[in-house]
Amino acid sequence: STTQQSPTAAGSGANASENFKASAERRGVADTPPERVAAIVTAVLKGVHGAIQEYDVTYPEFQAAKAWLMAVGEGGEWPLFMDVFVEHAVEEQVAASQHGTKGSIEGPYYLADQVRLESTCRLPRRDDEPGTALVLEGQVRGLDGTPLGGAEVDIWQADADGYYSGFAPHLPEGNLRGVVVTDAEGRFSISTVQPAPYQIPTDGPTGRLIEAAGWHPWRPAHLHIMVRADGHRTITTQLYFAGGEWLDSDVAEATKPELVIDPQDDGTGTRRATYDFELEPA
Ligand code: MBD
Ligand code: FE
Repeated sequence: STTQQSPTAAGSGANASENFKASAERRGVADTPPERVAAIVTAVLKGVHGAIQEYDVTYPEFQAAKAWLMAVGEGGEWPLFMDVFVEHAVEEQVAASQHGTKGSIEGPYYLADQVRLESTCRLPRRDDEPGTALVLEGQVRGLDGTPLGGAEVDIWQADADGYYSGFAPHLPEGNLRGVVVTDAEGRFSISTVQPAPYQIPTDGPTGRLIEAAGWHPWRPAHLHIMVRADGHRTITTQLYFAGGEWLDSDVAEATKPELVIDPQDDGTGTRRATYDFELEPA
C-alpha cells in the first residue's frame, strides 16, 4: 500500500493559483468603468476603516494584518480565501436573476477539459478507491421540460478522505472528475464514491486565520457540478447530503436547501440518488 501524503496548504494553494491564472479565458475579463471601480473600492475601504474605528485597531494588529495578507499571496491561498469567504455573496447576486436549478459557488478546485464519459458511466477512480459506492442519476431539461440530449454534466469532488485530485500529490490526475454527456433523453447515471467533508488546510494562512478567530474549517460533503447545454445558461452548483456533518454551518456559506440529496442504499451497499437539472435559455 502507498503512504498517504496529505497535501500541504502551500502545495494545493500554488496549484489553485496556477489553475486560476490559466483559466482567465473561460471566466472572461471584467470591463468595469472607472466610476464603478471607485464606488466599489470606496465602499470596501469604508468597511475596513469602519472596523478599525469600531474596534480601536492598534498598530501591532494593523502590521499583523499586513503580514497575514502577504502570507496569503505567498502561499497561493487567494483563490481559497476568496472562494470560501467572498464567492457566496457574488453567487447570491447572480442567483437573483437565475431560473431553474439553483446554483452554488465554483470554489478553487475546478479543472477544465477532463475525460468525456458516456451517459451511464463511472468516474475515473483508483483500483483501491476508498469509500461507499454512490450513484447519481437524473435528467437535464430546459425550463419548459424539454429533455436536453448531449448536455454536459461536468462533475468534480473530493474523495472519501476529503482530498481533490490535482491539488493533492498522492492522487492520480483526473481522479473523481469527468464530463458526462447526457443521452438522447437528457439522462445520466454516474457511479462514484461518497465524498468526505472538506477541511480548509490548517497549515496555511487561511487555516491560521480560522483558528485565530475560533471558527471551524469545514465544508459539508459535496459534489461539484457544472451543467452545460447548447443555447442554455450554464449552471454551476453543488449537491449536499441530507444529515451530513457541517450542513448547517458551512464555512463557505454555500449550501441551499434545494441542493440537498438523500441517497438511499439500494440493498447492495450502493447509495443512489436522483437529481434533475433545469437550465434556462441563454
Ligand atoms: C472546496 O472544496 C470548496 O468547494 C470551496 C468552495 C472552497 C474550498 C474548498
Ligand atoms: Fe469543494
